[in-house]
Amino acid sequence: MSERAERAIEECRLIATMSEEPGRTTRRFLTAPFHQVHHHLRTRMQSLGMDVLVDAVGNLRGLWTSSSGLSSKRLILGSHIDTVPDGGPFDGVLGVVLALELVESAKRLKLPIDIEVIAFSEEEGVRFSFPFIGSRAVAGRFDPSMFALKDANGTTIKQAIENFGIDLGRLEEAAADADAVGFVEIHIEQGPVLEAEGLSVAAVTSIVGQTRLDLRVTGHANHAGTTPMRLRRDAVAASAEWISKVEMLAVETDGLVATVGKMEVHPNAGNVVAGSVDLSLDVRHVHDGTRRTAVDDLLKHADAIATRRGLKLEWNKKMDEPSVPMDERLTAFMTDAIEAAGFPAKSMPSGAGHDAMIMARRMPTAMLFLRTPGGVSHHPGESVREEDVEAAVRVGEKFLQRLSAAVG
Ligand code: HGY
Ligand code: MN
Ligand code: MN
Repeated sequence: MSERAERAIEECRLIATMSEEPGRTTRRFLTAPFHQVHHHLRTRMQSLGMDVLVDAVGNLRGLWTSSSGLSSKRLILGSHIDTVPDGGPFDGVLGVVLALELVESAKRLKLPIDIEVIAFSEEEGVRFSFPFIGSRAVAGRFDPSMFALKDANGTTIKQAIENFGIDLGRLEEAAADADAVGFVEIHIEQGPVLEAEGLSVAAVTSIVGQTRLDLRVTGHANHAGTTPMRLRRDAVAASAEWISKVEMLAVETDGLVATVGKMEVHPNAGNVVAGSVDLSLDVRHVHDGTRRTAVDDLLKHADAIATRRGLKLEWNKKMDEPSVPMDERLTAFMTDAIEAAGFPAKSMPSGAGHDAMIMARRMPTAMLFLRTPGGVSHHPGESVREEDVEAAVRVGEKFLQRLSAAVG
């Protein structure tokens, strides 16, 4: 029985109740429950003696300054606190909660390293169909033209930030200290690999590339009883034809995953031929070339289907991130730390996207994965084992000791 693992799990389950919807965990970028989560984490950070602020895009940031008296360098730890709709309690939040456990360890071990913990405000891309708002700002890659993007209610990112009570004029100050020694993210694997191999943790070698698009197919709404089949310009039928292509291409291409996870039908009535459909597309592959070719092929298919059926197709690329290797040196520290904590030195690529893929372009970055029971994530049934959470803290401590010795 590990007290700190138990505490971390309880924290995540408590934060999961801070939600836009009762009984489900839905926490999109800067919605009302963010105030609760910030209050909760701020209190914990302050009790650890950290200086806390909320930056221009709503990232909550706590800085613990080493009291070792030795010259210290800054390490950044963290993950995201937004969730997908009806998400799980551990995706993202666990990485923030464990970062705070590690601050506690660093204090106890009197390590000569400063630690900044960041609870990133936006990673999933749910509210604005635009992911990584939090880490883009910290990595100095947030383009202010993005402030104009709108959510489903027509609220812009700029308004969402202002409504939350943040001064967004200080965007440049959100960029991380360029001298930081690196960024480390602890996250659940969200897949079945560690469970199948009977392992608690793994170091991440790379994060797969990812493309996300929004598409709109526009036909013509009409009466479902009176419009002959050959005269229809049915946006749902066209979308369905294309979605089958998406699935088929992914099934036939080794290692490719392609998902249409969102579909909004207008006017969305059973007795109306659909006038338009808004769709999402998410495509991932370890090789950037394969991913880009797949996206091009799928757009050509969409074009051909729309033309043949007399519909209009529009699309907008929201994300096109290359596959990102993790930093070799930090990852070697992580693998050593895994062994030193008494576990097999497992390493593996990540099929999910993470703030680490954005941070890696700014500074040396590493990740630690924890086993995900049943490989279940982006689902309320998402869980962790207490022994794996304890393993992650032990590995994290060994990592901090190695890193401090190397840079302190
Ligand atoms: O979509 C992803 O891979 C991540 O969970 N945001
Ligand atoms: Mn997620
Ligand atoms: Mn996540």
